[in-house]
Amino acid sequence: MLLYTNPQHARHEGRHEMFRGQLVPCHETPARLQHVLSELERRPMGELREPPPIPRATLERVHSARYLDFLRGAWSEWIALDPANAAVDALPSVWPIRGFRDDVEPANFAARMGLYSFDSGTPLTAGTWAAAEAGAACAVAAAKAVMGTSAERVAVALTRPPGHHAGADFFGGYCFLNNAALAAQALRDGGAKRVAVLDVDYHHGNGTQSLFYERPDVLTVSIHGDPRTEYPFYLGHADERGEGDGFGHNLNLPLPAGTGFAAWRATLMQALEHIGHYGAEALVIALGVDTYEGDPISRFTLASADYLQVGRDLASLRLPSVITLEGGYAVAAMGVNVVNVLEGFVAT
Ligand code: OKP
Ligand code: ZN
Repeated sequence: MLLYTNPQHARHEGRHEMFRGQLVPCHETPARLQHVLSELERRPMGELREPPPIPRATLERVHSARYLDFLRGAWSEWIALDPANAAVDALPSVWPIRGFRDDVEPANFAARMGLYSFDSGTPLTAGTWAAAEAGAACAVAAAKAVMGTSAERVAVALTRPPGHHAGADFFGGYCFLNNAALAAQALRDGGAKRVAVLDVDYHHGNGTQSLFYERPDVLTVSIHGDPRTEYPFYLGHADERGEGDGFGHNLNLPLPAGTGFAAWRATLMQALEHIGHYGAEALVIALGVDTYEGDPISRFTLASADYLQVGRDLASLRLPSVITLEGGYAVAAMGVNVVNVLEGFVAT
């Protein structure tokens, strides 16, 4: 398998996220990916490559121009407000909810942070843009690698920050650029008539769902903790099936907190069957391993060995596949869990 790594990932190193009225250390840390890379040294799964730079036009296939402009310049604006800000992460604190306008871009920096985000758990740092942009490049390079005649069957974007919560013009849930959506769009642009995105992260992939909600050419399927109790709360219910031309092309499979591997895998089978019937020509897997029993912010109970079976099951569709790395916060187990999925996949 082809493995793309993000050489810039460690430049996104958030210090704090807002949690229960306090700033607490970030869960989404560079160590997460470092554990995956060290496990790959012990159990090599293929060549590690760095992606070529991603053209701005490719980012604009998924994200709005004004959002990209904001993200790219946000850190400079933040430190221009006060040089002392260099020692602090930028976090949003005000949002335009129902009844407020989003068509007029405010001049105020805090107001624009809120316009382009949906939570206060996602710090923007000095290296956020560089890391997110190079991560998006990994996802698109992986998509290109599985298209065409001499294509690989599977390519992996080993990157962070994750992407599946990011929408056309907003960040949140530790995500800035939607790597899975960029890969899906690149597969469409590369000639795949129908693409499926299967999101197996513990949290609903709200950004990916929103991006393709009215489109029939990209099927989005997500297995996740029931949003009645689990983040991101406001999207991810079973009755969200797509809209307009996209109706019938979104499938949410929420499961209660506490779900174990047997029930989770039965749901995965449902998802795979649905993707098979759709007639996808290529697959994007948004792979979070925060379904792990030891995850500090999630509540499913998959064991490390279960991820070998997850990899085998995902490979059983036999589609050209791109895997993007999403969540997983039990940092020490992260490497084993991710590489188990990859090992199960290549063995099938
Ligand atoms: C990102 B991904 C903890 C509250 C929850 C957001 C969780 C984002 C998960 N402070 N914070 O889907 O793994
Ligand atoms: Zn997650």
